[in-house]
Amino acid sequence: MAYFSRTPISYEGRDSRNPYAFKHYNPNEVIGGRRMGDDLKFSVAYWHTFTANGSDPFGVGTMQRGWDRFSGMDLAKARLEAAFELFATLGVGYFCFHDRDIAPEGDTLKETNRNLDEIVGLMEKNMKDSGVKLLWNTANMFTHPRFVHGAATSCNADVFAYCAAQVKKALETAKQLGAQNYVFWGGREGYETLLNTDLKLEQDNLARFMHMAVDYAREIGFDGQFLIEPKPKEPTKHQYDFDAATAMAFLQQYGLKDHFKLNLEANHATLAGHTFEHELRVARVSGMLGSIDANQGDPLLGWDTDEFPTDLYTTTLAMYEIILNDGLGKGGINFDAKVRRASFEQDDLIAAHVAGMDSFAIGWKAAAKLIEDQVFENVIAERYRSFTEGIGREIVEGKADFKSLEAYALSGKPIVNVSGKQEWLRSLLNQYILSV
Ligand code: XLS
Ligand code: NI
Ligand code: NI
Repeated sequence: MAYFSRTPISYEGRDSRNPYAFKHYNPNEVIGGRRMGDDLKFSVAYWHTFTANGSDPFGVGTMQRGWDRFSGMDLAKARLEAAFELFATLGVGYFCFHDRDIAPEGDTLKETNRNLDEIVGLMEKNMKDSGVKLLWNTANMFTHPRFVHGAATSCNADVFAYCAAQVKKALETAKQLGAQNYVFWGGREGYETLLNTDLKLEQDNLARFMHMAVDYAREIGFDGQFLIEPKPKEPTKHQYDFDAATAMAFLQQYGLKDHFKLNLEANHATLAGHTFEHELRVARVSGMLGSIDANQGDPLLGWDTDEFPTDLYTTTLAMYEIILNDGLGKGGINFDAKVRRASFEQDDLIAAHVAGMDSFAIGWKAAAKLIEDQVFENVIAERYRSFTEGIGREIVEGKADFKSLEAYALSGKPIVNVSGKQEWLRSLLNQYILSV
């Protein structure tokens, strides 16, 4: 190993205090007929782990990685080598990247594509040798100054065309590498002020762009799942894919719903004023839950801090939705998470992923047990029992109307409500988490 010196991380069980060992992630464990490893398809995010350097708006990078002694294409190759070493060390089966994470931009789009081709070729070989798969790729249409007014929603048609060329190439990459999914995250697809914005044209153009992507994927035989990753703001003030409900309405309105699912990110949910489990539930009940970006925000901060997920309530309730969804299909659990600026040692990358994987393993165990015992299902069934008989049944079967319901209400039957028992339910949840 050239970049990481640790031996592959192994499972040492719940009493281990070794930061470089799993205490809960044990892929072969089975609960309620489900195998942990099948539900926990972990993925490493290339951008946070191999290209980020800890810089923030106030200060330069704090991280000196082993591969940073190179530059240009040599750096891209060194990162690739480091990436596959880390995947092997962690035992993670998937990864994700933006086109510009893996290869540098050249002076022209042609040169940029040539750089990309060379790295993608090497990547393909590494994937074959290691068995590691591409969960998804995407196009970075937010960093370069050309995207200052947006990408597919730019006021400048030349930018729209450039983006089309970029996503065309990204879909060819996806096809070549057998990506399971292709993601659209619209960091610059939104607006800053209505005073200079044609909101209708921008949204129509975004839909046109996505239809072109769907058509081209079909043309080249790319059969991965298309995903939209909602986020309410940052970098743009008003982003068009605000949250799960907004993204689904957009897909519905423009006839794209059959071609897309959602990639939901925990920190984006909280920025939208939702819990992560809310976003997952909204998508799940509409058959639109595709994949997740696993991270967490800081409740005291109003931006996308992309921390590694360690909050067990969230991992448990997220896994609860994922298990009820019968897994994520082609999707997975991508650690769109970065180590803190002060966690600048290379081994922190390993410890952080181990912490995230273990937190999701704990969540999986607690959720699988909750579902096996039908804890909340029984409570919910009882709570809505009035809709399974009598007048409630007539309502859900479409046999009631305002007149029949008025007659029922006028009959004078007293309304009796019972407690929602929320505090007791929370303590039950605690018991399940504590007993993993
Ligand atoms: C940024 C997004 C981004 C997407 C991929 O907030 O989470 O990282 O996951 O473009
Ligand atoms: Ni993300
Ligand atoms: Ni994010």
